[in-house]
Amino acid sequence: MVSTRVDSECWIPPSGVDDLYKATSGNKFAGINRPTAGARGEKVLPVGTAPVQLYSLATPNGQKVSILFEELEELGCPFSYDAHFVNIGEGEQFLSGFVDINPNSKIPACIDQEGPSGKAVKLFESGSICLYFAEKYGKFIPENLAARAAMMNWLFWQMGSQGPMTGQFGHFFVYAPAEQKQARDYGVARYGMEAQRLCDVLNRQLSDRQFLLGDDYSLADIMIFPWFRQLSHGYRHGSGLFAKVFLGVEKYENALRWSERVEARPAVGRGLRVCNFRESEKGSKPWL
Ligand SMILES: N[C@@H](CCC(=O)N[C@@H](CS)C(=O)NCC(=O)O)C(=O)O
Repeated sequence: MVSTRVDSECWIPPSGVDDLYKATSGNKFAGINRPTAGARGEKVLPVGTAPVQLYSLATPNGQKVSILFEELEELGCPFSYDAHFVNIGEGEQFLSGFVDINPNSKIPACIDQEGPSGKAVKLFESGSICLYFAEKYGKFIPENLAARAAMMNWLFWQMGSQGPMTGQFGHFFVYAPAEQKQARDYGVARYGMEAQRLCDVLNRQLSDRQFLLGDDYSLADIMIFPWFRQLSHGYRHGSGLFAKVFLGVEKYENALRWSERVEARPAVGRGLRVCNFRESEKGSKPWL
């Protein structure tokens, strides 16, 4: 059994967690969280004319879905969607219309109004949304069981490891309360190391392949690309330091080449921009 030091030099938990929550309440990002689920207010979601309604934001989790949607449209599938902004900084994910689709209050969420037997299907979790539409149209997903299993390995790796760990790194590197220096050091070290290790996993897989599964671009590439890009082009600390430099992302040469290959696809370029606040005055699909 591992023994834990408990003395005056050590961190000792208060009797309950609420005191610790209070210490984060002034922080824009930490302060939005509460230990309970459910709607915090009423708001009916907007609904457009397309069969599929997407409620999202251009974060890596949102981009996985919008890239797939743009790819399906580009292939000429009988598919179209309306995209609606959800301002997570303002807490719109906690309003009743959104919670009715996603009880977990996170973007992306989606409704397919033309589901099986013409019934609407509510969808949440980016991986579940992507798999539903890839299966519905039989695209970006191998038919062969073994190849499909190989793809699932990567999809679950993305959802269980790459996304959450990279996201926690980003939280401690960019968003956590500025004055909590020791907590940030530890969080950045723990998740930074894991983010690097996951990049190394990806880099090794891509050492002799064009795409994650070989020669064919698949849902695995669509879902893994946005989170790698968040490290290579995204997270930037207020001091100006980019995660790319801080974590030494240049060394993942195979992954960087793959990432450029994926990003060169026109549908990917558009999918990255869906529900992008920086271009919000032009609408949720700013190229239109
Ligand atoms: N596992 C979920 C994660 C979704 C997620 O974390 N979304 C973030 C934005 S990237 C969000 O909505 N955050 C708002 C909040 O935490 O309140 C998925 O892949 O869909």
